Amino acid sequence: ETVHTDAGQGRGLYGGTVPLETTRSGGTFQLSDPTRGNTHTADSKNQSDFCFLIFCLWRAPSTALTDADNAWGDGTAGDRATVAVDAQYGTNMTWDFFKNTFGRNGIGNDGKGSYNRAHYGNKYANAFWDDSCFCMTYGDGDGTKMGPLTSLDVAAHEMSHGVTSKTAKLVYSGESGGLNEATSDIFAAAVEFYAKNGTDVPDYLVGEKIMLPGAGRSALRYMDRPSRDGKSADSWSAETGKLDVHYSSGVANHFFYLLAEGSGKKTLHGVEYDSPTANGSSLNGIGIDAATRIWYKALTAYMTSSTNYAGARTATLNAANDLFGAGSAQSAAVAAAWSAVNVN
Ligand code: ASN
Ligand code: ZN
Repeated sequence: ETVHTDAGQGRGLYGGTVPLETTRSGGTFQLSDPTRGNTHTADSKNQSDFCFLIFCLWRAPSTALTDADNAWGDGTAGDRATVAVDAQYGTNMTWDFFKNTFGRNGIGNDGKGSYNRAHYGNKYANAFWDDSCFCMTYGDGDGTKMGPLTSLDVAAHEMSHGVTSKTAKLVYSGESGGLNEATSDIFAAAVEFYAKNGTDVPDYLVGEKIMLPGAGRSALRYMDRPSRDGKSADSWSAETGKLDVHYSSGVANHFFYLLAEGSGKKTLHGVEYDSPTANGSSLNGIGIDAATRIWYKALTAYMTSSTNYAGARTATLNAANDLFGAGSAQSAAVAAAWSAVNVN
């Protein structure tokens, strides 16, 4: 049977009205995108996998959603398709960002799409990328601290774990684990900026849209001053590698913010940032686009599985020298931003 690509439209819980490429087979539409490696999104119907390590007796549903009129999600409470629209849109923007910015053809750079499982589990307050299925899983959150985890930055964060595991393969513990996590937060900010996210300025909060009042805080992580979350490191110390990777990431998140935006106070789209430096220096930013290009080049050309913070300084300096020239303002800014987070 002939299958056609159609232009659909979706209303996401977080993403608002977004364009979607869908598949038509006869009179039925599927939330599956042939223009981006056949990425599809499923409703896992709040079921969970039942697995022993990699041997699974049961997997939550993962077949693409179908629809009669190609209008996905009406935006009303209780419409489960809105969360699926966000997931599919998150895949689209992440795919487009890597392709149009770096010429990367999908997460694995092989043209292959991933798939999404939305509404996974019972009050499941997490989302994760899985290399073995090349797929994303999104919980609905617990409903008091966290809503569904399908915001664009969370989607981009998780899928970027797939990019890291296809490139530098940073081991997910110790300092390399912090760099792995930071890579995902950095590309989350970059994808939001690529998609504009309703504004034309960057956003350096991670997960701000999924937080509910019960969380008592405005975001999962803060790149301007990571310690705003109460746990993350603002700058490097000999103890950094002992932290959970979601907290040791703070050093590189802070580096990236300082590199892009500079130090001190700044308000971007109504969000107030105040980024300190560990050495008392005062920095000017080179902008998020240049900072993102430096990080991607460092990740894909210079970092390895065991890269630590000292190695990340060298890797990003090499990348900046390649992209902008040794002795460039961008290379000097990389050195200054690392020094400002005590990576010397
Ligand atoms: N949401 C988590 C993360 O991306 C999942 C995990 O534990 N890796 O960091
Ligand atoms: Zn992560």
